[in-house]
Amino acid sequence: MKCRKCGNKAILYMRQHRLALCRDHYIDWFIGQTEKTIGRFKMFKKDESILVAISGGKDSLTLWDVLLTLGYKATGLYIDLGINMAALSYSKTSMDMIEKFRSSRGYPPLHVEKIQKSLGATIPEITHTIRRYKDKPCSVCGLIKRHEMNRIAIRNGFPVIATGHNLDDEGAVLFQNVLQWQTDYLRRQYPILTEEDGLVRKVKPLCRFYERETAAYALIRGIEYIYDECPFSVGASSIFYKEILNSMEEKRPGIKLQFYLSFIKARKEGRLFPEGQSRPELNKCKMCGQPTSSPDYCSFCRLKLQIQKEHVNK
Ligand code: Q46
Ligand code: ZN
Ligand code: ZN
Repeated sequence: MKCRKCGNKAILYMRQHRLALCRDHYIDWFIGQTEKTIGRFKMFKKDESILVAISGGKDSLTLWDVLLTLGYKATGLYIDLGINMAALSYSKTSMDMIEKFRSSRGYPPLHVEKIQKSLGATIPEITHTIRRYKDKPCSVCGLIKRHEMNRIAIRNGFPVIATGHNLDDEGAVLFQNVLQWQTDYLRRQYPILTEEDGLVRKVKPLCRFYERETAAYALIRGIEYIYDECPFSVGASSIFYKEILNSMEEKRPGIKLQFYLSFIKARKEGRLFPEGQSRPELNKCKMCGQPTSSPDYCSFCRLKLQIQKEHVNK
């Protein structure tokens, strides 16, 4: 197959766009599409400092690479979850990949935050000790990451946090939320969440790319990333929904993109959530000051108190 732009050998054919591109034109296309998404949703301006959540995986490193290439002031943030099991030192390997990336890109700035330090325990310690999180590592991990990203962005004066979610991630979440009619979650699913009192703006500039497209970008650009999945992701519901969407995509190329983009369009046009139906007022956590729906402490601070009480890491 030939590149549509130059006629050279294509390296990737994107069935949903009916587009085949060579290496160089693929990279140009990918960077250009990301810039378009940033502009279309008014995610951030050229002079704003962006905090990019980096996991060491292909999506986050790709995002960082694209933003640096486009000349944005992009600082990385690595939250060390302490996921180092006997079989796989996941967090350590992730950090190694991030350092490899930084050394190849002239050491862009990076914040590293260890939850062992800020919270007093690692993810494995929490899931082993606290009953309610035993079977739900990802729910506790998600709440910690959200809290810490927001805290670090505010503390260091970043107006915006960018994450590397791709269309497969967003499609899987959307699918799950629709099947369960989780309207509160659906209301908050969008490529940009504007800043609110105590919450920094959050954006997803890669939300229009299929997973294989971010993988292709990383491969062509020589980005080494952690191939292993987090050991806790085994059996995660997101994988189940991704597989269903992929089997639909096999038979109907483009259906994943259509599913997600139609939702975004309907949301944008106010067809799903009419104006005036905003979410209820939030309170300020009495310990950390971050917004929370509970009357006293946010879930992060409640977890922290519980860790102290139960001496989780002792
Ligand atoms: S790191 Fe955390 Fe993920 Fe691991 S425990 Fe689950 S949420 S799978 S992106
Ligand atoms: Zn070409
Ligand atoms: Zn709190």
